Amino acid sequence: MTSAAPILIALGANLPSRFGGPAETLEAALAEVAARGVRVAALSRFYRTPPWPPSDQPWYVNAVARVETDLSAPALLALLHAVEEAFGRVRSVPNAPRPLDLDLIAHGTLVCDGNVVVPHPRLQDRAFVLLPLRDVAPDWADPRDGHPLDRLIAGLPAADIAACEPLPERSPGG
Ligand code: PH2
Ligand code: MG
Ligand code: MG
Repeated sequence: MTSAAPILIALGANLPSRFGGPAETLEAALAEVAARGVRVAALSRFYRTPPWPPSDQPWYVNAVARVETDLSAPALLALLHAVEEAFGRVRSVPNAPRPLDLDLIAHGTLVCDGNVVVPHPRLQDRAFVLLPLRDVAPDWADPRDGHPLDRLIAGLPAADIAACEPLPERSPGG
């Protein structure tokens, strides 16, 4: 899949895991995704983001990866769910705090609302997805309606954008 119609995975965490804090967990999760045969072509900066909907949950660390794989959307989603489970994710109520969340944001130009819903139905509302997405695919356009990423970001509340703070770059292995 070309970078004009990429496969995109959103990563998030707001609880510690056995790998450490959320940022360490996201790095370890991405390594696990790669170990299972999915090539990670680009990784965004990590962002510290307030929980949505607003609550007293811990803040999240969020990122987006652009990946390359021959897996279908359902097969890739199953792989992501398996990695979440391996990292201690237990499914409870929607928006519960979690040690790891791996969401399939887009799978090329596929538009599908069957068992697997892509693009992710709420991505256009989420600064914590759109800002890291811009790091890895600035020319991306939503295959549902052709809206370019810049226009989606311009449609976000300014406060949502301001609240998502890029973390300092992490040194390799550090
Ligand atoms: N994920 C959710 C619900 N709320 N808030 C932030 N900031 N980041 C997330 O990744 C997130 C969320 C459900 O998947
Ligand atoms: Mg999610
Ligand atoms: Mg999820």
